[in-house]
Amino acid sequence: MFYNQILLNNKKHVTVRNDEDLDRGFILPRQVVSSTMDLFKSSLITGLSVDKLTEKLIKKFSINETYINGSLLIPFDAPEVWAFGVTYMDSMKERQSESETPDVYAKVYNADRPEAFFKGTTDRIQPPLGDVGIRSDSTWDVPEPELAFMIMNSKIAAFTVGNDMSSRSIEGENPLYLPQAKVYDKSLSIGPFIVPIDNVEDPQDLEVKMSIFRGNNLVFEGTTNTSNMKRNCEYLLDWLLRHNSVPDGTIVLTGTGIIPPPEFSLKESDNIRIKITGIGELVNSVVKV
Ligand code: DO4
Ligand code: MG
Repeated sequence: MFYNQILLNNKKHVTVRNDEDLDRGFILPRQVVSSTMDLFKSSLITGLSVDKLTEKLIKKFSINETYINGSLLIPFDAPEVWAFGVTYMDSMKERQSESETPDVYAKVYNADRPEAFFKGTTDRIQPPLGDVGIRSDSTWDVPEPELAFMIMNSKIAAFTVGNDMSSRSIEGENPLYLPQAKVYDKSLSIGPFIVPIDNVEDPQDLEVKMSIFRGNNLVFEGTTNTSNMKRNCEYLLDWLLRHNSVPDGTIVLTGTGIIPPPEFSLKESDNIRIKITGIGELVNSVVKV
């Protein structure tokens, strides 16, 4: 099942759907489940899968399926968000071509130790359908469509779709500027759903597609598959947790395999659609920050 959080009558509610395309689903009782974090933690405590626990709640409280039309919140209140980079060959090649110091990208792609960086905290995450930012001091900007996983009890508990907004001009000038290329206002979005790991047959075989529209025109479209990742999610998890404790609910972006061509840069009002099969479609529009 697919879980998210919506604002209804000024209050956060957890909703669940049987299908990602459905506008119908179940709104879980706030007095019992106040957030998706709450639900995943209860699943851990009870030993029941998130779906089983939800089915029990639906039955116990006789909740009927209904149209869901509140405004979308982030699907999960991740206290921290981390990201990995250069996990796909295409990401390595593109970064080499944008950079004045290309060696570092080949080195990290070929090394055992992956590239990990801190991307944000809860209040830095933009909701689905929310705005994502391009920096006013940047001249070359792209979205990065990435499979993201959520960690609970040091294990992968769920997946979502992530957008790791990036300034290629700032990173290209000097890799030491990476934090500024990656972390700024509205530089991160996730959603629309959080999908428990039990519902994802093989996270290393998911199609990722990104389309960018300018007005009614499709100005970029690209696809990849998570099978093209050099380092799989478990490998990334293992490295992230080495000598680095992260809080339950931390979300991890796993790197991009889709990079628009060098002549492409995002513009204000562009509409970005990132779809990962079986996980959901994340839609954002672009603003200058
Ligand atoms: O080295 C820069 C970051 C790379 C990245 O974010 C990615 O490959 O997704
Ligand atoms: Mg990235």
